[in-house]
Amino acid sequence: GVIIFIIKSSRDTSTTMVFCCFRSRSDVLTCTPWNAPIIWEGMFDPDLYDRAHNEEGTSVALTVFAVGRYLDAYLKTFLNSSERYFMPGLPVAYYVFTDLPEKVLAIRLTPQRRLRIIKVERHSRWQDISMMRMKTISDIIESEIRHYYTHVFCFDVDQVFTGRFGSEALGDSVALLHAYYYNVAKAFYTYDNNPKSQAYMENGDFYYHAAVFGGSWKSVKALTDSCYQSILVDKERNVEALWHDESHLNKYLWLHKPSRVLSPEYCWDPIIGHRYNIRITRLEWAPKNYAQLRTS
Ligand code: 2GW
Ligand code: MN
Repeated sequence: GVIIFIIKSSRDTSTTMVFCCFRSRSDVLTCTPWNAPIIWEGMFDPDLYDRAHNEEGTSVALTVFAVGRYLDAYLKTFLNSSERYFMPGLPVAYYVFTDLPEKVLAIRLTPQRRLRIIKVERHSRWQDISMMRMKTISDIIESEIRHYYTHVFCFDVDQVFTGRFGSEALGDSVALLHAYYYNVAKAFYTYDNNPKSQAYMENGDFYYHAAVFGGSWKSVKALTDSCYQSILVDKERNVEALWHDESHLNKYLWLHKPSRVLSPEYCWDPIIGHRYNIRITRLEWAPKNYAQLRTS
């Protein structure tokens, strides 16, 4: 009961994308209307992907921000868990952005992995800490990542890897289905609803989560540039999108469809509880104490 598709897509920088579709996942949507795969457990052979990406010389830069209290609260568990589960077998560079570089504790890296710690300013508004990541990511791709790494993945820090998050997640432009919206009607999606904002949209395909996005360095550069430009226009007009960078990300991905979509296995909130179609969780939201984290 196994159907194997070999897809050679001109939009994907990597040469051959091997996509195995097991009949077992008739319970979920495995393909977008524009024919991008939606990745679920049971649909792929991890070894085939790893082999293909090794042969292609794929390498991955991961960006993560740990500013202010988020450093002590989350960074260590994030990095230790990513050492175990993120892109096993591929060269990985972590780009950690923090206002407190001296406080980043040494972690034991496995071979072929490196850690870069880069100092950033701490914006006084948390909305800006979150939104301005777009600018910082674009800058580091331009100055560094594009010379050394084929792909980039950008993560929130308040999460923990709990299962393989491997090369099956790589593609030219990769977006994640938000755990709270993957199985609800579009009417519930929380797109920006203010026509004055650049992020305003009435229709969309999915509600994507900004906690994880990625792709080839070129398409992540284009995405972060565009979102940052939209954020600047909004600032000039004194408006702020409903969910900040996430609203701009959703607008961008509506206009530029991702070539690969990750199921909520790739960023699950355990508070939701058991869902029959979530067979494995690969990354989980870490518990948040807003009272402690969000007061300055
Ligand atoms: C953020 C909000 C309130 C107080 C502090 C912060 C904060 C965020 C901070 O003090 N330091 C910091 O490094 N951050 C970084 O921004 C960190 O990497 C964090 O994971 C990221 C996004 O903030 P977070 O995780 O608190 O926001 P969520 O989990 O509500 O995220 C969704 O919505 C955000 C926009 O409101 C972003 O789009 C985010 O990507 C989404 O997952
Ligand atoms: Mn978060």
